[in-house]
Amino acid sequence: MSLLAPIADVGRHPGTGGYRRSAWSDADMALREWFAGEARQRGLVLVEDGNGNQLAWWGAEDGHDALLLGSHLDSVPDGGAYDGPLGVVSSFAAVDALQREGFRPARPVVVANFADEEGARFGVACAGSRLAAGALAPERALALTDRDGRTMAEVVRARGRDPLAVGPAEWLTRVGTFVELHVEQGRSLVHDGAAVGVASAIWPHGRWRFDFRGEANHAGATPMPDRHDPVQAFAATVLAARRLATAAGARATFGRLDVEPGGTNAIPSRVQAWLDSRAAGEADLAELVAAITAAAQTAAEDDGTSVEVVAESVSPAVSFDAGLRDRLATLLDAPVLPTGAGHDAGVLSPLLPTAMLFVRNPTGVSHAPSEFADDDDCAAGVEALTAVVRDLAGAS
Ligand code: HGY
Ligand code: MN
Ligand code: MN
Repeated sequence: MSLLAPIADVGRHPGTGGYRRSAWSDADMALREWFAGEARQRGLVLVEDGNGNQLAWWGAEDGHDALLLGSHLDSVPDGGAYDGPLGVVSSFAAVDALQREGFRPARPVVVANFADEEGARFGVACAGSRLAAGALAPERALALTDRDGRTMAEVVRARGRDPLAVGPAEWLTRVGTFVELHVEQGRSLVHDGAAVGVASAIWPHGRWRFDFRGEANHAGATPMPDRHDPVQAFAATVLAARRLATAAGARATFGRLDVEPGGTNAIPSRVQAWLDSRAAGEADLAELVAAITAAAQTAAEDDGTSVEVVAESVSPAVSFDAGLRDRLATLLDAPVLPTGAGHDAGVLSPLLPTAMLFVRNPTGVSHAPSEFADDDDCAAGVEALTAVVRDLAGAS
């Protein structure tokens, strides 16, 4: 907690108490500075790749078979204090504990701050790790726009970074294992009575933009039967999404919405709405999104409006490396649990053995200001991560 204290006010909204730390914002830049300072204090060598991922190397920064730790520092709009930062500070705390005991890692140990994990600004989740892994084309990423219409290319250039450097990262080929610690975003560990758990899998999930178009007109002078109001089809789609996702045991959320032009006394011309959907299996997810899309189309046709659906980022199911998962679960005597939340560890899992440790979250709330974990559980997370590094980077 003392490691989180210096960043407790960075990007925190005074009204909501939530964190607004979108990628490359002033808050994110301050967090990057803080990360660099923490790396320096520990004698770690700081490297930033062309995608803005920060890496603090304990051991040669051109070394091989590195053990990667860390998480991300950016947040969703009004996010909590733990989603991301807990993994970063726990990694530094594990390094501290090991340096104190004179541990000499047999392989480089690297603490990462992955850029733009939440995708809150440009719409694509885990942009930093996807770019590094070659799972997101640089041209596509650089052309993504934020709510002000600024491209990622403009934004990174304004922050002194070179858009031409964006793309697959060589350092990743020198990583042998990634272990990401994260606050749990659910209450499985509460039910298990355990402070720390090990991840088994991530549900497939994705984001789709629904673009409803209608005809702007006067709110008073246009009779109801004559309207082509895109809000109507949007509303029908939201209700269908809840019904369909509930029936499928899946998830569907419209958490972001733009209504244009946004006048109280005008029928809107356009509604853009973003669907976040997740399901236990890839086929279930595809079927659910197809059904929601069909409901949107039917509703739009009924009103003489239209809808177009574009996938913005889709992540397949992840099963974490079974050998590593079992090794960590045995080492820590910890329960194994799946999650509906996405992570950089999921993005990197097709490339190298990855694992995740979860720290108990008493309410299960996440992506909200009330997200919380007890200090004792956070300390247990650090102890667990320290034991993992001792195990995976100890002399063989
Ligand atoms: O949205 C997610 O699943 C994650 O927390 N980035
Ligand atoms: Mn998150
Ligand atoms: Mn996270």
